Amino acid sequence: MTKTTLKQFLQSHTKDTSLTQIIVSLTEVCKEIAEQLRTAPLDSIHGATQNINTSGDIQQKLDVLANDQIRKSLESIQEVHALVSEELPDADILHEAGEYNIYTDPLDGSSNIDINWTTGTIFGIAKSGTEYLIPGERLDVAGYVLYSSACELVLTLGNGVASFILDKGEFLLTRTNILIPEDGRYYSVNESKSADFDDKSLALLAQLKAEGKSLRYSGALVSDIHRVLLKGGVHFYPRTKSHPEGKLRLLYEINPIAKIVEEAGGRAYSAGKRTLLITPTKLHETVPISFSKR
Ligand code: AFP
Repeated sequence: MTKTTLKQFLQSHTKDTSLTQIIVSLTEVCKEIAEQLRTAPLDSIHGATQNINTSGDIQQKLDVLANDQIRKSLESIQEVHALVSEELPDADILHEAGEYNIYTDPLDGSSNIDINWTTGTIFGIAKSGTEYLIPGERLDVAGYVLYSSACELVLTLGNGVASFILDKGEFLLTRTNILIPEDGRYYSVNESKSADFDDKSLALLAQLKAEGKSLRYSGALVSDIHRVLLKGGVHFYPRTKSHPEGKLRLLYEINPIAKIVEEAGGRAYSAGKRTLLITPTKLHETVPISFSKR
């Protein structure tokens, strides 16, 4: 049976041609990134640059490359207003008159790049004009691409979650209406930092262990959340001493994932508050986060 392509899926799921064009452009770049990751060890594009981004992370060569590719792909789309990226200090205005803002972590899981392990691209799209500091509930589209043994796109247009596998240059629809399973065998957190967790996070950790859950942690949000999406369980990154406001970035890292998690029937909470309701006060704001079904 012939499978539905991403473009066919978009044709039947949105009438907004600008949005379709932006999604297609972003996913075309993800195909390029997937190919780059496949051959990076041969092409000497592994390794770090001399630069440190606004969040204090050393930029990897592929972080910078992925960011530049995304920017370039959006340049020709007049409807795009600005790009807000983990790799850029400020919102990068592409077209003053454009209305769509793109929020992205171009290559999530940088510490996994050099070891040929799982990484991802996260993106959110909002028709918010000159307003960049918006709560996640205003995202029109959220998605991520997981670069692993298969390259998989997970997407929501605000009406359920679908996923697509890259095959011979096309993203092909493989799952629709993804719902997080009620229960899961795993929990996912950087437990090496537990001595710095607050009492609430320690209690959660103790409860998960008492329930007999096993630990899985990859160090790339995209792959850890993909497990939650398909297998249930919990992923959390709480406050720690070194990151008192949490480590993960709200606008371009957490919000798109939170939107997907909620669309898949799950919960995304930050310090007792529904994450998608938080209005950020700065571009690279971080918050503590927990993703789960219940
Ligand atoms: P980047 O590779 O984009 O900087 O993101 C990595 C990350 O933000 C997220 O993907 C991981 O869940 C988290 O950091 C891992 O952090 P720790 O190394 O502190 O566990």
